[in-house]
Amino acid sequence: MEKVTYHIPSISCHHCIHTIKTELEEQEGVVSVEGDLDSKRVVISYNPPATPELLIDILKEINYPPDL
Ligand SMILES: [Cu+2]
Repeated sequence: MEKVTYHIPSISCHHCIHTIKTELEEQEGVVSVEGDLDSKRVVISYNPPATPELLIDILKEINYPPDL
């Protein structure tokens, strides 16, 4: 299992984290999504076929682009 952490500046409340979690968990291979409101960071654990590129694409699509 792989793990990535992204800083997402547009996170502003718990609803944002909930949305991100729901959308990412629809991607096959995503195991867990943990968000922290104070640091605006999201930790994603995943297996193939999920890839960082796919995760970033999803985040951009839902208007939560990560700081890269
Ligand atoms: Cu919000």
